Amino acid sequence: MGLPPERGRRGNLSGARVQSRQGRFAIVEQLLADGITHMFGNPGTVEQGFLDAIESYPELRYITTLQETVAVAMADGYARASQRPTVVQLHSGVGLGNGIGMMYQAKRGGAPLVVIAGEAGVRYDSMDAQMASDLVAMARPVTKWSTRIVDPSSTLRVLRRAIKLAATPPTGPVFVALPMDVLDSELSEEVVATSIPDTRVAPAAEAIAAAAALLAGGSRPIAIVGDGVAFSGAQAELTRVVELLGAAVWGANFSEVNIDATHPLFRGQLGHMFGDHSRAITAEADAVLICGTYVFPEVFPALEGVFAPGAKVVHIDLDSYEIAKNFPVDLGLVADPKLTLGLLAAELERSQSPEQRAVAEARVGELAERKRRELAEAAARDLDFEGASPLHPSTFMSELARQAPGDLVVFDEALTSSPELTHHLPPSRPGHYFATRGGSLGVGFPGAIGLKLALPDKTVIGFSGDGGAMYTFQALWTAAHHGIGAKFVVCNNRSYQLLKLNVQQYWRERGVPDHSFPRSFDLGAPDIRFDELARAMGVPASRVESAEEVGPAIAEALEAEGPYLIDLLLHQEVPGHDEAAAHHRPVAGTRAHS
Ligand SMILES: Cc1ncc(C[n+]2csc(CCOP(=O)(O)OP(=O)(O)O)c2C)c(N)n1
Ligand SMILES: [Mg+2]
Repeated sequence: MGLPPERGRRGNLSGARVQSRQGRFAIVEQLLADGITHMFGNPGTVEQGFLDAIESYPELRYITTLQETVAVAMADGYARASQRPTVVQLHSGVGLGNGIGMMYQAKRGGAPLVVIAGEAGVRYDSMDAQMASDLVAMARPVTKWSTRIVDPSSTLRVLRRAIKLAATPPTGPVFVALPMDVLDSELSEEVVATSIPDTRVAPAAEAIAAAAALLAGGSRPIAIVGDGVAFSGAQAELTRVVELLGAAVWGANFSEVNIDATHPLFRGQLGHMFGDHSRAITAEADAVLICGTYVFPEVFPALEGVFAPGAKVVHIDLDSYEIAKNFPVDLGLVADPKLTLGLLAAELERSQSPEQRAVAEARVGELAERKRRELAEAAARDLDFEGASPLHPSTFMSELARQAPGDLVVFDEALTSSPELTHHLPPSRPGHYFATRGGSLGVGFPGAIGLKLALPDKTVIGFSGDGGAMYTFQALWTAAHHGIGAKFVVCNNRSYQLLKLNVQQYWRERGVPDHSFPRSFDLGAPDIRFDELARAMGVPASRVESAEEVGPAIAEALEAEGPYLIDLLLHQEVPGHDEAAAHHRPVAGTRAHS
């Protein structure tokens, strides 16, 4: 009793009557029928029957993680690279609680995660015993849909709905609680592949014509774009549209290759912290194309004056919630970016006047010249750091660019070292660059492991700060345990450097003079030996402190068959801050004169 009719096989997809088997087996068969081959998790007693059932299905690979944050982050990386619904198994309320922060970032980023957690059983609902908690309520704020299976006869129906919702744009995490008694019950539901609706939808021709007219009429156009472009595979169409408009391109919630970073029109990210920084850019424009993102994802977004009075705003996205969420638009199009931008480009080619075309081309030329100048300045700055001790990130990144194979895929949580990383290894090829998103630290290393599982033939390097690395460092054990050959670089500046930069901005805004940073931003004492930590978990590692050590360490990492870690010791300087002269602390409550 309880064993599936055909162990290790898929369920009956023919529509014939299905022999009954326990839900814990049927669930695995459903996942396999949907082409789901990996489950990221951390086990517990209330999932034991289900995890035991998995052993009957070698096609489903269970990736053991040692902390739930790691499981979710790894699944997030896997889902981003594969663009497939990805299953995470957490243990009851305690495990779900550990996973919540990372589920938040998965929701912000739109990762199609199907998160499941076991619980003791419906029959124990009134007992309020150990580990009992309202899992559905816990998961609700960080998911698109949160539910619990309460009757065996709808086990697969509910699971399929969860998979469908996770994978349908706007994609995102869903949660299903699996009571043990329901999973132990016999059911005869048929396994059939989940129906995922097609969202390759294009606007009507009139709407495209209206969008083209609004945008082509501007003399200072910009495009604000995000990961919805990459999700739709719309990079080429976006590039054509912005070239036709001569529009500068800015990223918002932009953590993948939405446009080749070396393209002359790509100006960089709007930033994720201070809205005032973005407003200086957005308020200059008189025509704004927003595509595949939301405005604005900063922590402190500007509340008003974001677009110039009279500026025309067109927003294209598959998520109607995000269109005109905070500011009115002239035209919102709930549509697929690739189809819509393709049609928009064709319409612009047809309808732009020769003068409009000439002015747009001149703008492309000006912006190209500006970018050339800025890149030359950055290269000159890098030269100053050559051979510097302690090391500057550019010394490492430039050497990596020399040695990196063409198939390199990067997970970038390098934070304050990210500008050097993307300067030397510009994210150009779709599917070869993924950055942290959603604000939760600790996704860099597990995210890289998820990427490597989805892209086993590519070279994958995850970058993290020393702070970020410590949230999820036990992910390295999983890499060693399962033989997942991702490489890791800790950009180790022995501090929460980004927090130092942010507090500097806070001081400036409030006219507070420079003074020593809060001690809570320092990680230096004791020195964290990431190389030793890695070795302790079975991952070979080296510590790099001088310029001579950089080249050999990179070569060793790239040659290693399995995972490898580089503990890269970096300088701690914060531009505009003089630690030696900065002992003075302002008295609480006083406002300094600026
Ligand atoms: C889970 C989580 N906790 C805390 C923070 C706040 N936080 C933002 S940046 C930062 C410092 C990151 O330091 P590190 O990873 O060493 O990178 P660095 O800034 O030094 O380049 C912290 C703690 C966060 N974003 N996420
Ligand atoms: Mg740091």
